[in-house]
Amino acid sequence: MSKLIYILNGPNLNLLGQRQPEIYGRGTLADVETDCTTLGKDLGLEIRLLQSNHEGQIVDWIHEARDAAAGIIINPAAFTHTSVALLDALNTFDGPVLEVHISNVHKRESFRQHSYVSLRADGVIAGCGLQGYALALRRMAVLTEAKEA
Ligand code: DHK
Repeated sequence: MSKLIYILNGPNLNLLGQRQPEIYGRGTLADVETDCTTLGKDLGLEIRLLQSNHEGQIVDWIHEARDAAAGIIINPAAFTHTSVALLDALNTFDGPVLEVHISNVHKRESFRQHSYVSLRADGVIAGCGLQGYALALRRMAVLTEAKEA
């Protein structure tokens, strides 16, 4: 049976493809979902991609993932830099956590260079565009396999 991986997305990522395409590209979150679903089939992973503009909703999904998911891939977007609540929620999750940023946050404003989520993440991918999600999924396949070995 496929392992379930949650792919959680924070604020404004519903506007991917329209919002600052010079930074975030022209692909949409629906494109990410399609690509990750296809790749997931090859990797033996089922994906559930979710997006919210509300911090508490993402906290609730992380709690849900505690029982439902083998791993979490998260692009917390702006909550990366502000949210102790997301860090605390991720610290209640036992499986692997991978943090994705579409842009290279280290090349941008200084406030984007601190991540609360990185204090929990097992790996971070930044600056690889939307491909970052697929890269994270490949890494997740290794990490969730290793857990069972
Ligand atoms: C997305 C956002 O919306 C920003 O707030 C982050 C992140 C960077 C990204 O690159 O995916 O600072």
